[in-house]
Amino acid sequence: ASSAKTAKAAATFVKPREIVHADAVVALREDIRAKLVYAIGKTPEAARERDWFAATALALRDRIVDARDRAQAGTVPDKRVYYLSLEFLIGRLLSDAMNNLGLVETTRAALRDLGIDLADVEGAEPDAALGNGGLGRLAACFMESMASLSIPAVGYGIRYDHGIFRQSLENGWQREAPETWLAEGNPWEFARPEATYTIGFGGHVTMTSQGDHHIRRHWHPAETVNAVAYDVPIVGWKAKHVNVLRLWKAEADAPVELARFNAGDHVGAVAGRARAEAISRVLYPSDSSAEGQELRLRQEFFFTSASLQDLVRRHVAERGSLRSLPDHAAIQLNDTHPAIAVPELMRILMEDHDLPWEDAWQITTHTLHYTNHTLLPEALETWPVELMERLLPRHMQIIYLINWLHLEEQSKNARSGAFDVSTVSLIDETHGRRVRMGPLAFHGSRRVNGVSALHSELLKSTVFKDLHAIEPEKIINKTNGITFRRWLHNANPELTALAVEAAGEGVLDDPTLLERLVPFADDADFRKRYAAMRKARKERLAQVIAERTGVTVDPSALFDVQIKRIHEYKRQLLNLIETVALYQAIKQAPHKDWTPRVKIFAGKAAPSYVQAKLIIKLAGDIANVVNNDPEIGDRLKVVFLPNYSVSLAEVIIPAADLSEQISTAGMEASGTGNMKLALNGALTVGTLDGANIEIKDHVGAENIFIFGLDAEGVLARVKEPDYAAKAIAASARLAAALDAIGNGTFSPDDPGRFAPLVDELRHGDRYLTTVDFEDYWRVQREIDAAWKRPAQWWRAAILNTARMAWFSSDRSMREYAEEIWRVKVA
Ligand code: T68
Repeated sequence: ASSAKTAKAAATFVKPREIVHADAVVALREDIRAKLVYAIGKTPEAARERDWFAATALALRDRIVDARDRAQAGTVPDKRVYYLSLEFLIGRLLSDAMNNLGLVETTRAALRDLGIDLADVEGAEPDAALGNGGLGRLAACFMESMASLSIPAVGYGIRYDHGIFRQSLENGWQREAPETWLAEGNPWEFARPEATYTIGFGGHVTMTSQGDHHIRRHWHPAETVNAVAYDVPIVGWKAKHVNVLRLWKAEADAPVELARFNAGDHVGAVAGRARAEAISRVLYPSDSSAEGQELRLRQEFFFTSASLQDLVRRHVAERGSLRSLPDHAAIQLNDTHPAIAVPELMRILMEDHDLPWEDAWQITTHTLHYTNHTLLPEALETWPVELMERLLPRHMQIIYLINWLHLEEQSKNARSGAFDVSTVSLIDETHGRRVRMGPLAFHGSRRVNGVSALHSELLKSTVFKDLHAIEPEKIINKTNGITFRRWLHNANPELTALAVEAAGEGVLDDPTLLERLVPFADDADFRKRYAAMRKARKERLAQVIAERTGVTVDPSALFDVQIKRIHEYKRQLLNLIETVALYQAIKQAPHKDWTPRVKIFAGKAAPSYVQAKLIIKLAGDIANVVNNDPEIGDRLKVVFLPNYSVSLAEVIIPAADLSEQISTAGMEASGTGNMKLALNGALTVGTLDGANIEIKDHVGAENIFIFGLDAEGVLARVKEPDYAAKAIAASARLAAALDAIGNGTFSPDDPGRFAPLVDELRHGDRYLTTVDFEDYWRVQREIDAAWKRPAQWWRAAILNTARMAWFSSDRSMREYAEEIWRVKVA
């Protein structure tokens, strides 16, 4: 911050927020050149864009290390946050690093001196896609915000060789290919082989008597795997603080079994290695159903155990006794994926540190905290007792004892007269015997949070109803947020420049200053420039659409965007049925004054999710018919952009006019894409679900399009017999659209292709797509009309941007820090 004043060199203003010093440009240029030559081993002439990227990242990483040493060298923070997550959906790090170091223009100039375009270098960075969707992206936003708020934190996860699969479309069908982000190394990370821990699996438990009534148990694993640390530094805004994301790689502890090797069995001698290393090989690609495979449980225990061993070792080194762990460490479990932390922390405290059960339980339940991300029954994790006993025999014993004490307490408890104790048991006896990881995490944690106001209330009344009755203070709400530095400042520099102009530079530090844009919503000139910003971003997106799908779209049409994982509850199908109904309506009255629309879809389907993959195919088949119908022209276009990713989201979001957030009410825990789109000024069409409700409260009911049943209405309607048949009978438009999809209008090559989708709607419709259709159609026509009143449209868009500050993940992280972790925020 003081460098601006002390600089000797002449400074020029490039953008309001960065002063470029000529000497800083020269220094960075020479550092990049040296990294290219000495760390990458290439001459500038031979270097490819990927090499320039690596050299640039290494030069910036040096500056992150310097910033860390300036800010934190040798200091022991009073309390650290440990964020345990099986997923971190980071995307690219270059623009984050440049922006937070205040070196965007400096880097641009340094590369320009070398004859290189920064945009090309940015494009050469592979996404770190170590996550499926919202849950993983939330973890990445939280890491950035914690660094920016100077909250001392370590993120712990797995260094997957292969992140979320690469999606391509083959004749409209999703095809998956492995993703290979590490193929050319990762210049951001530091390998830390000295931080290696042993992770056990299987084996048996022994008991030794330690005098009167005291029995010690000890686990003897049959198999061990090493967890090796790789650290990615995460620099906060203005480089005031640097945290680390520590990702574990699995390695065999004996890569070659010498006895077998020496006996001549050279192949058998390395067989164990593949089994050990499989643990960090690949991210499981399902985002909303629990994965029942043994390898998944191995992943969960592997990263949880390594992380706990690491933080316990750090605590002992800094503080001596583990009794003070809750004072100096707050552990956050991102969903139940690390819920095995409950028995594992107990085991470490008792076996490795000799603490009695009661003390270990006290420490565990004052250190752990748990975030729930879903109410969908198929996504709630349970593990067969038989598998747990085989893979983690000591943990299963500890879970039994935790459960026994818990149920004893409840049967003594007067309040429990009201319910059957089996409803709060950590073991489900109804589908074979299974450990229920949600109740385990709940019982072992000090606080449990939902991710939006509605979701947290539903936790209390549904999945955790009985546990909530026992401990009514445990569940609290922490509405999700997004980092504005990535999703506004980096992704949309044009809108950021407008915001800075209207609200002042302070808006970059404090998003609440976005409120100062409110009066500009009534300023015709400002509206014009806001619309021009959008138009430029739409032209860019139109180019990307043409390159990747071959479809030409008109940037002056309304860009209607639904981008997220493909899932029935998210109801891409509702949007597609409306698309068909609109197509049919245009065909019937082609000369009516239709509002031109481009419907843009993107998202991955879990590879085993048959219906979701069929929905992708339907989108493509509808697109083929609609886009090639000469009667339709630019009135309606449909595109499905392949391989949705964080970096593709950064291109789509600033170009969106309309944000589709149309899940069945009560099913989307929060949503965070809804926040990114509204912040960038897209108007939301949505149900009263998840954070949509809070977005409506902030932006104002007149600046959002709400439709459909609310969560209560959904609960009531599913009890009514034949609700789908009745809804279809009541809407000729819906019936006609379903008929067209079902009879092969969009799939003449295979007329029955979409029967599974249509039959499900007619006879089941678990997600009430048919029930909400008419109201969705109504609100979409209202949106058509609104688009024709540009002054009002852009006024509403500006008001969305102006009033979204509360959805900054800085606010979320401040709330967690104060109300869950009890750590100070500078
Ligand atoms: C999402 N969950 C919620 N899950 O669906 C979304 N699940 O409403 C919320 O905004 C977001 O979490 C952040 O809170 C997921 O993204 C998964 O990706 C997932 C992965 C593995 C297993 C289960």
